[in-house]
Amino acid sequence: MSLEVYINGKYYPKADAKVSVYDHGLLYGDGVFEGMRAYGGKVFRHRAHIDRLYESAAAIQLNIPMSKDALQQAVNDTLHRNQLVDAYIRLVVTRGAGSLGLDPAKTSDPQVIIITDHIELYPKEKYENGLEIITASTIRNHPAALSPRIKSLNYLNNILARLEGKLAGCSEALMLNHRGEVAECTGDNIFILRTGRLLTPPIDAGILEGITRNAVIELAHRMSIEVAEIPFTRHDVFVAQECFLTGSAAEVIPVVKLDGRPIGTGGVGELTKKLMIAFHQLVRNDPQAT
Ligand code: PXG
Repeated sequence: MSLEVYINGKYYPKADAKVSVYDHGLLYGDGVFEGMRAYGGKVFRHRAHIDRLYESAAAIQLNIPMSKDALQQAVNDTLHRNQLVDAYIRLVVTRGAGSLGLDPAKTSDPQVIIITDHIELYPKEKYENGLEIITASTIRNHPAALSPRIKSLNYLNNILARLEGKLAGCSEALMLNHRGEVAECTGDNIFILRTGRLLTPPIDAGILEGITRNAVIELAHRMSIEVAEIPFTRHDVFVAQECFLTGSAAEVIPVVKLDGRPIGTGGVGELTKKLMIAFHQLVRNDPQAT
């Protein structure tokens, strides 16, 4: 059976799930999205993702035409309908179709789309041996231009950085912010272990407040590891003992080289290994999964 996609309360086979070419999501990137994961039939931090989607929408004055509870239910219904237990979920809300022109007032009926599909993961080898990443010359969007806190359909900033990574043979790339500090990777947050503390850039470094990032901070606290959300630079990554990335798709993944320079021993760090195990346990036993 082909997977079905939810659009505004109806289900369509994957091949027939379409929006108008006049949709401002397509014409201008005017819309918001979430990427989440289901484990054992439950969506990890479901409500946190829904909350972030509504916040992204509020930030661009886009009214999602259904309640949070109804949307959460629709996600679960779509998963059940497609008989997916471990899945990737892409929630998209576009501004909707309208006449040409930037003005959102030219649109009507936002499109609420729920795609549930099989998960595409990094190869197992990357979790065992770690990723090698480069620093992209493309910086993260200036918060006063397009706030990185908004998970909008404008991902070109990150795509350009990702292309730089790919040209260098890397599947992720580090992005700095407008101040030259470490911000995040193109689809993942970053952590380093430096002088016994876990460091991760603060939200006002111009990053997305990752839900995996927040879960890992909680796990580290439970393991009595000090975590500081403070600005740091590439220098701190070069001299760090360990480095890893977090994201819904990647989960927790080690980084062993930045710009060709080995981090720490150049192998996967011991704390990183512990956090990877703890995260795998959490996603299958989290009281916040619904
Ligand atoms: N930073 C950016 C810029 C992101 O887009 C994260 C950090 C991690 O956030 P979460 O909440 O997932 O821990 C993201 C999330 C994909 C995909 O299909 C991308 C994300 C999430 C899920 C899937 O590439 N990005």
